[in-house]
Amino acid sequence: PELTDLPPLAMDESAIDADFLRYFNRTLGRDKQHCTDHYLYEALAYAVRDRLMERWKATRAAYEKRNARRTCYLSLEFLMGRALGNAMLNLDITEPVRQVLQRYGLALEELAEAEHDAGLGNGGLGRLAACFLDSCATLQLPVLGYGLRYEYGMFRQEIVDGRQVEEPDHWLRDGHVWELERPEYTQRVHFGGRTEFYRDEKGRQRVRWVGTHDVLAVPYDVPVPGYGNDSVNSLRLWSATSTDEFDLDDFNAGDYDLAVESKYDAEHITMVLYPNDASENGKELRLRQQYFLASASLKDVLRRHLRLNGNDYEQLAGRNCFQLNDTHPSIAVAELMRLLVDEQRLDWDRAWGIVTRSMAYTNHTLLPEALEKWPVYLFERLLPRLLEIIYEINARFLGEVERRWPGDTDRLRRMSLIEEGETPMVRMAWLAIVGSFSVNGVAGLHSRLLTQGLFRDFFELWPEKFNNKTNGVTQRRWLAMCNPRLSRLISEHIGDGWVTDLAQLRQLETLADDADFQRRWREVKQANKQRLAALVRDEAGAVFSPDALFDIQVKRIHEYKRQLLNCLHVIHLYARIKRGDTADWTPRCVLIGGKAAPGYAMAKLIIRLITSVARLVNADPDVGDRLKLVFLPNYRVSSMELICPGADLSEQISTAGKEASGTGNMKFMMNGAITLGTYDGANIEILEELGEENFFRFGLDAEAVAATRADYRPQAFIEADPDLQAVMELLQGGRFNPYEPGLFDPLIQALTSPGDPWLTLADFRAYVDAQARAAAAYRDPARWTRMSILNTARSGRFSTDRTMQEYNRDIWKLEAVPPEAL
Ligand code: DL6
Repeated sequence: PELTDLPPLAMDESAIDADFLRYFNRTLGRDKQHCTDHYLYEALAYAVRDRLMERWKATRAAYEKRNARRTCYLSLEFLMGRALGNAMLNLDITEPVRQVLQRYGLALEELAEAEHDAGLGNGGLGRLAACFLDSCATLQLPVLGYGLRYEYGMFRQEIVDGRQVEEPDHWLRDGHVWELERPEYTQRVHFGGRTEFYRDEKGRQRVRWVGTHDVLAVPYDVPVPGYGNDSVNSLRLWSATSTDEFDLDDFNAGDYDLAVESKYDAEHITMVLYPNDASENGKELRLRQQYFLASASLKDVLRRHLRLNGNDYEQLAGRNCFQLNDTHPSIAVAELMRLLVDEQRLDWDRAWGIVTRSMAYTNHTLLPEALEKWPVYLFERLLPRLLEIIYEINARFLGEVERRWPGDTDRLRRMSLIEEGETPMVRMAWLAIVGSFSVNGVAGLHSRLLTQGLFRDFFELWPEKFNNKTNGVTQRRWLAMCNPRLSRLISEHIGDGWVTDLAQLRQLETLADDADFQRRWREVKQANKQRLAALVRDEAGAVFSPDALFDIQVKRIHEYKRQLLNCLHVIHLYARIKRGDTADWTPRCVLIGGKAAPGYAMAKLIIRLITSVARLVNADPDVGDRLKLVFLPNYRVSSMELICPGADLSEQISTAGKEASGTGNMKFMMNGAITLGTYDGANIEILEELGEENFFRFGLDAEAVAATRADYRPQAFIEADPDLQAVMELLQGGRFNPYEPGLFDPLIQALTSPGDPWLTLADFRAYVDAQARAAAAYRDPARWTRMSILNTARSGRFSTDRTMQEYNRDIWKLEAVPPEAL
């Protein structure tokens, strides 16, 4: 018999039941006294995982047999959230599992809560990577995610006395059912040391990197199931460990601290995710993480390439594409050169040809502070050979610039990979552009602004490299799984083809004015609002009435995203209530959630303002049910799964030209919330799909922002607007900080400064007016419901299935490969 000969597992209730019991009793060894949700969850997760496992192997076998061209998606972040619900949905076993659990008086939703979110990302960029993986598996594209297995994910946010407090997220504490350690694929990654010349056996001068401190990269694979197609792709996460458990000499000499020092040093690399979404850190450990990911992943690819193709390097670029998720992994450009030139001994030009035919780079932000630069001295110490390679790439590249624009020294200075100055820096975005054959932004406006601004010099040199790929989200998690009620209603009317072809939602348009359908649509929304109100009660201790307009802004806290503008509007509503201006009032529950980077003082102060305003407003008997404001602690993937189905109004109010795309906007739209937003990022494309009548648009557009900034006088906006005056008076009069005078002065100062880059006060009037339009529309249920239905119906373009098809068509050029038969 063959070792691997096993009949496929049955997917029915009794087979799942038997496995569930076996795992609970035998593998985990539990009994009635140890029947916690956690163990029950684990037993169930193993039973589900088994069913993924056989499909995973069949998928790998098919890729291998075809020697299929692959894309490696290199990302420092994969914000996966929970896996169980998604796996059951994609395997189509949610109902049988629910039935099995019911036999024992257990509720699926309660067990699912026992799973820790895999919070290995900060926000949009990391969650996008997770949605991409889901869509690629569903499209049966051979795409492999490469990331880091952080021991601690994104911090857990608590709100104590109105302030953000960060708690460590030890998400692996109870083990991680979904991962499979693959020690046989361990790689060695070098740091430090020095370089030296030597002659190879043919007498050619070569460079080697010696005296390095090495760290081992151990891969853990996580399955990524496709929807209903038996495909299971992989996410490979590297964990850092020491080359030696400990130094025996030191140990024997009694110096136990020293004996384990190198072990700790090594393991630090993947200890914790950096919690900054939009600012470069300049921290040595971060550069170590980046290089660790790039080197381990590329070595892993070369290992496989050698096994399947021998040392035929011509095929390397034909068989592999590397998509760099922002500049974070862009050191891969230099590392692949090092591996090919130093280790595989290719000549420079040939190696460079391979690199520039296989690397592609996605930019995710226009914010200058998010553009990574690393001090040259740090590179010199940590990655001396990589620095030499970057210098060589730069010298050849600047030669090309010089030939194209002779004598244009200013251009040379701007485009150099090395920024001169007191502390010379390596410009990682420039390295990524020079080394890639494709450079893309993540929404139409963003891609246009990149080529006109930040990347203009490069666009002039290589216009053909630049393209746009508007983001999306996966409708499996963000509609089918998180909103079962709406999914059922939709499928009842148009079938379930939308789960893999979201454009089919358009068929709902004909039902937008159907009174019966509208009634059922409202019933679903009402039930989802109750679910959300329960979350708000449990996690924030506040009461939301599902009859009110649920007005929601959840995302990272950042000045450019303008949670402050939202807060000013709440203060404005409060002022109106206090002066009795409440005719035709629409009761409103405002929910704001999101994490502030721990070192970002302004963002933390914004949270304090929101919680302070909330305390006053929610306790004021004059306000009653007219207005509620809540800051929801610890916003994360699993809370968004309850938030977006229950939202009425989606706040997407960034200063135009600053939000690269946004993806929360798409999740809300898909679930029938109506956007109140600026003309920014993917809002623009959402608006294109919907038409102005189904979107509350307000504020300056990107061009007007630039023009206003040239001569911005916030005081003039205050003087011209009594409502804004009233708001500023409350704020400046210390109404929200009676016991801490001056607390919010930095915010007031920022808002009223002519240098305020976010132009919050310039958009205040338009924002308040748009909010009034939204409130009026909400009072007309037939109109509102029509808008809501149309939002879902027209969300088809914002599926990552479409995004991935475009990446594949224009950049990756992969063939879909179905798995081997089970
Ligand atoms: O592309 C995914 C996501 C976009 O939707 C957001 O608009 C953008 O802010 C985010 N970018 C980042 C990178 N750092 N910053 N800023 O998270 O990417």
